[in-house]
Amino acid sequence: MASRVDLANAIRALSMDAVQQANSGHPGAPMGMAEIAEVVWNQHLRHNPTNPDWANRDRFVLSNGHGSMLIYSLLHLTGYDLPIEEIKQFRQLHSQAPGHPEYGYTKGVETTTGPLGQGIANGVGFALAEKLLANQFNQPGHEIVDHSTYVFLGDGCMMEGVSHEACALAGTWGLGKLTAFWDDNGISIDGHIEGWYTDDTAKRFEAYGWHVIPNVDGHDVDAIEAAVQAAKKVTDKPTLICTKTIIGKGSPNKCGSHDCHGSALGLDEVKATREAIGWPHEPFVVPQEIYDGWNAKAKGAKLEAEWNAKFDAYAKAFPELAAEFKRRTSGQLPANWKSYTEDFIKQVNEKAEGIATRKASQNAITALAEILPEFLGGSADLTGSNLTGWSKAKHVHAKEPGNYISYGVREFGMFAIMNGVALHHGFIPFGGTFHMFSDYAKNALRMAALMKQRTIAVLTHDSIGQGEDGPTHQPIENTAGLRYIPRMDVWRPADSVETAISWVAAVERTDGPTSLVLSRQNVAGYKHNEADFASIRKGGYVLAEAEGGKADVIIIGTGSELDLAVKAQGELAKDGIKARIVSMPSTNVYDRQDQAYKDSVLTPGVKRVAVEAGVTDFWRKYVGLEGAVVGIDTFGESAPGGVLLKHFGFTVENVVKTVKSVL
Ligand SMILES: Cc1ncc(C[n+]2csc(CCOP(=O)(O)OP(=O)(O)O)c2C)c(N)n1
Ligand SMILES: [Mg+2]
Repeated sequence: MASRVDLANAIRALSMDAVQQANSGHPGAPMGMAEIAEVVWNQHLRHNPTNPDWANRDRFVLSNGHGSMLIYSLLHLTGYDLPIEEIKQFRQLHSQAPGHPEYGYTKGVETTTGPLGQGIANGVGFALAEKLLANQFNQPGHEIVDHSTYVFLGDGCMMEGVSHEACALAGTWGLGKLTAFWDDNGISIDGHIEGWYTDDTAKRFEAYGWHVIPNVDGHDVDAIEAAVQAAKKVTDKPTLICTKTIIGKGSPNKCGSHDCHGSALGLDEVKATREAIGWPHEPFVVPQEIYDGWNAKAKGAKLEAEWNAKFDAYAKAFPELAAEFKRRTSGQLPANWKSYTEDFIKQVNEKAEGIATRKASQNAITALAEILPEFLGGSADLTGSNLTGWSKAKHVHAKEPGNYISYGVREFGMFAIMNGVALHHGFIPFGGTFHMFSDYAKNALRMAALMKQRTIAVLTHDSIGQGEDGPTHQPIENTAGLRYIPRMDVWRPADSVETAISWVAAVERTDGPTSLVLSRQNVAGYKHNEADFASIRKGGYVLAEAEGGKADVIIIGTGSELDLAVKAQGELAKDGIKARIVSMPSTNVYDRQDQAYKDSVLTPGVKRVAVEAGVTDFWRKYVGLEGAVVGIDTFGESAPGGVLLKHFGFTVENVVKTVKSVL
């Protein structure tokens, strides 16, 4: 039988050899965390390599994602579908072992990590989702949702502010099934960390309300085991296990130094390491007995079979709940979704209220929440401004799970946690903040897009129209910036109908996040032709055709500025200029339509003017160099919104003047 030393050394060997072969990568962290990984994966992690999607599996997050060879070694050794050929192709094009762990590329990777600090925040999201789902579905004697989340994180994650935001909330929420292992190796890229990281990390986490186990020797499997046992005993607090490790342990000349953080050890040092750790095998060769020591397939199949039996008993006792659990965790929408939302949109259209789109958004949330128990709403301390709350929402507290979260003033933490919630399955998370502060959270929004996750950002106060708060609070480039994120759908609806439709589209999306960019101020309320509903879903459509059908010019408007375009149409008509009005709530969605449809909206050869209270460059793509944009390329000012819009040229007169200038 393989010894535990050999089991850990298999991680070391695979990691250093794969990095050496690629001549790129990070051997230090995997070699330093090998014993911790062995204890967690061999003794504790409840998973089934044959079915990485088993609903009640424990979740594992490698927040220090640069140590990707650690997770690839673990997946390979325990029997996931990650053959040694893929490990040999580490970091090469189309390998299932990419540079950093990428969700969707490698079976068993629960979340994409590498942007430091976000993995632990995702882990908080996983643990939160578990707790809330358990509360909604478990019944006495039927604990069908019962799993843990394990996170490895390094000094880099600790230094990143987002770890503070997320870990503070984990303490507040009392996420007892979250266990994090801090790889306390005293090294980051620039060297020994004394010059830039002197926090008392144990005290910091104690202050958050975590259960902290300090000073564990990260190379002593018994000490690690004892710490995990202690963590399991504390069920009302997350646990941080502070493990002292030596980066690159096993490498005689490079261990303990930043030299082994992010580059291959070199052939001589790889050889010396083989000798030092007693690993005589060729690169990528793992003896069968070591594979046998790691293989978790039989154990995993048994765990899943036991759970299946449990679930069957649950389904017998609570057939409706069981069906609902399956629906929720597979991401399906309720059976009445289509008819319900169609009716809702019709009702909104009938009212055609001239309200702020943030208010229209709240109306949509309220209506959709009636049939979406999977909604997990929230705001970064702006519930009353973002209008993300609804009357029946129930706040999440440590001892009182619900479906609405006050995240506090933590935009980045909120969206990173939401990514974990979405990846867990069972919920559709949405979170609000002022659009301006989407920048604080931008990388988490990007990660949602990269991982194709259904998260919804409710970004209100979307332009200088927000008014008195002034330039610090007035988005200028933000909407364009979000539109540039691949796979992010940005909607900037112009009225209550477009807002309702954008919410429906966001919820129906299965391959990425949506940002809803919403006004603080009231906007016009249009009564739409019902045939338009399908066109609105296309992201851009003809709201008002030019008289007689043949347009001299096309005016494109979005959001609160669409009405300027509509009014300009009438003014221009007085001078015999026929303008077509195009509403373009989502350029991203419009861009995906077929050419014939796009041409029917923006007819080639017809001059165009775009009107949006944001940067003008973005619109050049649609208006060309011969067109014009009524936009804003400077910071705003502090004044009432209406005054500012006028001051910066968002008037019917200016739109008319601009149109005439291009004809
Ligand atoms: C947000 C972010 N900033 C910077 C980096 C680049 N980077 C990768 S690893 C690393 C140092 C991490 O130090 P630590 O977590 O202690 O890892 P160790 O060297 O101990 O493996 C940095 C700065 C990153 N991946 N993510
Ligand atoms: Mg470190």
